[in-house]
Amino acid sequence: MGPREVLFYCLSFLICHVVFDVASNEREVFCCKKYDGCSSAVEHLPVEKRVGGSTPLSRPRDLKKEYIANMNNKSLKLAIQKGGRLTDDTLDFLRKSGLEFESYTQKLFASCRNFPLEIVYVRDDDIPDYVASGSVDIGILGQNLLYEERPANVKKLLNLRYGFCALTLAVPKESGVQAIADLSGKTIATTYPNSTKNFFKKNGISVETIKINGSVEIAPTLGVAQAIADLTSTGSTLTLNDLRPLTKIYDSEAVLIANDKTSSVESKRVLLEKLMIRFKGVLSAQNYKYVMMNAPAEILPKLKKITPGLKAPTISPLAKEGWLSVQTVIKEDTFWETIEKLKSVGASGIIVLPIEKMIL
Ligand code: PRT
Ligand code: ZN
Repeated sequence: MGPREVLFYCLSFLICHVVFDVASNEREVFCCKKYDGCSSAVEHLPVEKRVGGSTPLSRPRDLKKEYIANMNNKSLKLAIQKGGRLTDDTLDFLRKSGLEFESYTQKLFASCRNFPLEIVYVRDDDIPDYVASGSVDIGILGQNLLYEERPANVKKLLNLRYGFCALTLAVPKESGVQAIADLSGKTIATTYPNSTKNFFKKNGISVETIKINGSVEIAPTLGVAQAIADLTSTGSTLTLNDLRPLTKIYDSEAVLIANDKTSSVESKRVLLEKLMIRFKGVLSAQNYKYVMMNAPAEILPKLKKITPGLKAPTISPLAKEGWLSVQTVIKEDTFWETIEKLKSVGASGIIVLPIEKMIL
């Protein structure tokens, strides 16, 4: 480890571990950035009191895990991110699935009023461990964390179609690096060292990785790395930092994961199946639009070809002789092409409606 890395680790350590000695109420606060050896699941919870200044810092008990273990075991337990990029979309998704619960603000847990589900609000980095250890049954997190942590006993159940991003390899704009092979022997700064190492290994290129939590994009300017691998969505952070994307390591989105053993407990399996029907109903509805149109009877065969619907379109006669009303669903991703085709064969008065839920 060179002097620059040592400086970096020291800074990370200082930023990461803020220890308050507040008179009679000693309290340890862990930042929201993961640091090796940190048990951040207890952020903002008081730790066991230290007696005297010379007592070594004891590892805090995972109070949250202990509390979860004592929760209603007949309910399904779901871990979601508290106060991060995925939080609003996750809450929105759960509410669209018909679940009623308290807002996460200032809360660590919430019970659903209309479904046996306990929601646990945690840092996203802790979700793989919570699910893998069986502290919770299911979790919602970015697939990037799954790829990075590869937790045992965990399986992906659903892609949730939000939280889209990509782990992107980028280099300084003026760098001479044009292809990934040009990075051979160079240092890559990243919060995702496993993903990055795997990528280069698969491509048969030998690189060094340095793990940085937060502000990865400044690593080349500081001179600690020649390239970075970081999550991007709009790409504006790269541009602002004079970096240019070289290639994508993988795409990611929010996913629902479960502990392998959840389905082996009959009561939990039943609850999970019910929850999955709700989740899939919301996801299917997002993928389709409901369309109503008027059409002369003779174009019906063409309409059926363009919009086969889920099984077949619903057709009813209009008051006007020789005209029909046709109702069907069309896929969101081919929406405009389909509408253009419908118009070109003679459909008119096309009305498009969103679908709230769709149970297939
Ligand atoms: O506090 P906690 O540990 O829970 O949260 P966190 O700070 O570790 O994660 P958070 O809330 O930033 O991200 C949670 C998840 O959101 C990630 O694991 C991804 O699955 C997903 N996600 C989607 C993103 C982004 N988009 C994203 N753009 N996560 C991070 N970014 C960051 C990226 O690191 C970079 O700093 O946004 C910046 C780049 O954005 P653009 O738009 O400029 O390209
Ligand atoms: Zn995190």
